[in-house]
Amino acid sequence: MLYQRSSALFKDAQNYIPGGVNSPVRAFKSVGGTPLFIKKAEGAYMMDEDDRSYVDYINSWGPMILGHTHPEVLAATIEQMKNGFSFGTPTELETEIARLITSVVPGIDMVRMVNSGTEACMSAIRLARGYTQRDKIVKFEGCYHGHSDSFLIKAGSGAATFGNPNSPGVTQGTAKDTLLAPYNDLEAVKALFEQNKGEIAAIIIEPIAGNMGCIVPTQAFLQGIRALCTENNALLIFDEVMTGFRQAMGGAQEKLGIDADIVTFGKVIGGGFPVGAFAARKEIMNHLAPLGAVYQAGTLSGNPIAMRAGLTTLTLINNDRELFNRIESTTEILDKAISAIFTEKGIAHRINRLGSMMSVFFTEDEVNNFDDAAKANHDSFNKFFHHLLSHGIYIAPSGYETWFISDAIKSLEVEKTLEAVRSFNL
Ligand code: HOZ
Repeated sequence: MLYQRSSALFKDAQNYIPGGVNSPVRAFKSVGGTPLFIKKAEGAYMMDEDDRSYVDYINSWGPMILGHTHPEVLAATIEQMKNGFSFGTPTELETEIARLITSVVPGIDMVRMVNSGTEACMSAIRLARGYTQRDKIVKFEGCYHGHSDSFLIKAGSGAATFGNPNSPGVTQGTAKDTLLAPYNDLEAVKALFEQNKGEIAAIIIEPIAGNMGCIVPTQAFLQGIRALCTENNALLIFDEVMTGFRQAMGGAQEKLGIDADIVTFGKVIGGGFPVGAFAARKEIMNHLAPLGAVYQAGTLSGNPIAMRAGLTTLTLINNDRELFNRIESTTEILDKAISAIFTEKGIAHRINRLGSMMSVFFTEDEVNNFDDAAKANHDSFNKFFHHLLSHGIYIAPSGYETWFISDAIKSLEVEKTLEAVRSFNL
């Protein structure tokens, strides 16, 4: 049996952990079968408890842009650990990483480190509400900004995968302040501003969506929401948890040439450790405690080991000016080759891609928003997922997620992947 030890471990885990997992999409519930229990990873590969190895296209859902266990990040982190694990005090390291982040990300003067992307987005909207003295936010159907209450309304990622886009437990009071529009639909956003004059604090958006599969924004849409925010004195929040330090050093802002007012980060910023951050210009960040009245705090925020891993990763990326082109070109090769194979086989498909993020949808139609993504054939996706898995290729176990290509994936891994795709039939 292929996944014998993973199956036994999963069975045991379910006795003590809800669903056997600490984050729902990992449970393979929508694709069926047994989640892989991983014991180690290096470079482009992860190895499961049954000693099978996989080319990894999840990369811890984005953070491992350099591949797993990068030697320099590993060495720096081990060295840092020798000085202690957590102090709950300021450290010089925090200023160093903040200096680097503010120097490469457009439009920000200051950054506050937190422990996850969820925390970053949750704090960003609190800051936006405090700054504008307004309550309402606009979010897009299928975008996922972490699991805090305001965002679990028509949410993407696991919430969409399991058919619970509106989570029980979110009060009506909270839900009424979250206004919804379809992604890429500027007219719908204009209508919301007209219907809620002077009440909208911010628009929050994944500037390149990755939680309903990868969805690429039109330039007119992003420019339009930027203009609407400016005209209405609302803030534009870019959730760059997936795109930050992946699409470019300056994230989607730099890649797409659109300025946000507040930017949130996660994933790559921590180099594989639990780190998130939110950032803005001084005038906005000055509203944050202890300077201002908007409260936000965290015992492990700015943890030295996580900061060292993050700083080392960001420095490596920043010093390698070809990195983004390399991973983008690997992604383009995969996209074009998979598409050619499917076309030859007569398999209806759409591959959405921007930079080093991409998704395969089984549909003839364009996929520009959540409804389009939902209409794609998810049974076909599930078959594709299991076919790849059994051939040693690990993609996210849901048609509502994105592939994250790492710099460790080279032509050998691409060829292995294409070989697996060639033997796939619906
Ligand atoms: N929310 C993540 C996917 N968009 C899943 C994280 C995980 O399960 O580790």
